[in-house]
Amino acid sequence: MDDARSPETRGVLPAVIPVPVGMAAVAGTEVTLGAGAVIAADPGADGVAEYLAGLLRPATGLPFPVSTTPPGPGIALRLVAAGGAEAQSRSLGAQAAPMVTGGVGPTVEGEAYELVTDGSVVTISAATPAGLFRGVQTLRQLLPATVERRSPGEGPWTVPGVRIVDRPRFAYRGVMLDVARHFFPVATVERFIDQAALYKVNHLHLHLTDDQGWRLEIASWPRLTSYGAGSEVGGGPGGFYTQDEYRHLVEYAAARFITVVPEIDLPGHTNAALAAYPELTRDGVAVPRYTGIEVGFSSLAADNPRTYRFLEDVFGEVAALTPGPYLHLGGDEAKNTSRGEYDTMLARAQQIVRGYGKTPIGWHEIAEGPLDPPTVVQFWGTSREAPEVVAAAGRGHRVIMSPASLTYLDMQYVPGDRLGLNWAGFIEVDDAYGWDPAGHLPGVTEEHVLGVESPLWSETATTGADLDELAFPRLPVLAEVGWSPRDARDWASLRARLAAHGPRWDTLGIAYYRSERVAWPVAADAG
Ligand code: TNX
Repeated sequence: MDDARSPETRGVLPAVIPVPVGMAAVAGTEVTLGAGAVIAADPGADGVAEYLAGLLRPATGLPFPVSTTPPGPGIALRLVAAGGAEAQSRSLGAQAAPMVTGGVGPTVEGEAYELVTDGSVVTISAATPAGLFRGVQTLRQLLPATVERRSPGEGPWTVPGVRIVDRPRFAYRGVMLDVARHFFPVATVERFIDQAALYKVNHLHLHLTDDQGWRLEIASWPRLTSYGAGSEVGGGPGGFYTQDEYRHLVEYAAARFITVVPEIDLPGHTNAALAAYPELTRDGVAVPRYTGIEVGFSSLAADNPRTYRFLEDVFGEVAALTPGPYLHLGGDEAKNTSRGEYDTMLARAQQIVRGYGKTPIGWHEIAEGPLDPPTVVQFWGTSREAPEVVAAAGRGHRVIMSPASLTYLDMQYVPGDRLGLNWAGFIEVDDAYGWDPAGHLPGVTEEHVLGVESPLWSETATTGADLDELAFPRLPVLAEVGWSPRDARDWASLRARLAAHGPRWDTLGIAYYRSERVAWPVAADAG
């Protein structure tokens, strides 16, 4: 053990990730959940209560009946009037929530919660079910790692005596999964969603289309999937989600208060669509499917009227399937598209997306083109200079921060890793932590930043275990960057908390990367 131990290491405070805004140990108030424990839920909190019961029942073997108030011994989920929670008014200040421009996206108040123990009841209070759900993830982390077992294990199921007040710093905390370079089945995506939920991530960006494959059924353009889905990097079979499967994923995420952000990448990264529909190519000549990893060669054609029919139809169907406020239109690496063509297609794509009532998001190259007022810019650069992004922020565009050299989950941790690319460098666990989303781009400050997203591109990842290794421990680290106040963050503390989460990941069957920067305990017994 090293000597620069944080309070967490010494056992004074439990290992919660992301670290809460305020957390104090309160001696003598711990709660042991035993045979008589109930989950008492206010009206409107029953969905979260059932989710919590589903988490706790398998490992504890306890019944955890869900009832309405008043609470008995156990857990109480209380919905309090917005702004009325003691925690929110007294301890958290009355800071204005950054609103999501042009949509009905989340506010930070909507996810605030308070968690207190009193010796017999753990009470989570929040203004919304989303806030309760975030609090439930904290409660889960306060219980021993063995609570993650799917079969009965040994207690005691003791929640330490604490008082926690918490709310996110940024409204948007995302993770992206590239299902185009390699296709991942529904069950793998569900598991990824569960992992994100544990760390209070609230957006899942699905990169659904690229040169190597088209992954979402579009009824009006059936060859996108009957032909365009049948390829992936390395020549595997590919695959796609039917509209029912996609709807299911949206609901699965929504049940965890995670909003799906679908991406249809254009005008580049479109080889799969061009292969399926030669009428979309510049010369009407069919192109072959593609299974390599070089990018930037494909393009939709700005002067082809079919291009806009295609965009209308595709965005129309995707919008109808997607309850969330955002549609991502890509816009990156269009190296074979002229400036004029790019600007024409970007303008039309934004118009179409907005026509369907959605807020467009695009990779930061869109900031060099014409932007409509609500459009959100996703920064993915490796340098800290991006004049167009700074200028767009100055004009009122919100920015999602995904600097590739810090947030890209597909970068290798160190040279020689079995998985990952390294074009943006190597990203060790502490590298992913050691930056701040506000001011990373000088001129893009707190109020411009909508949030943080960690993209997982899948050129080298083919299985769920590959995703685990790239995302863990960096996904929890970046979740803390997006959630926790800047001055509450501390690497020595996080390092100890990550080590404490290792056994939880073992129990959950997460094949995490055993970074040498963290002193992992010996592997626990899986459940
Ligand atoms: C860059 S990030 C890309 C992707 C690749 C990724 C690999 C971005 C907008 N474009 O097409 O998959 O690098 O790390």
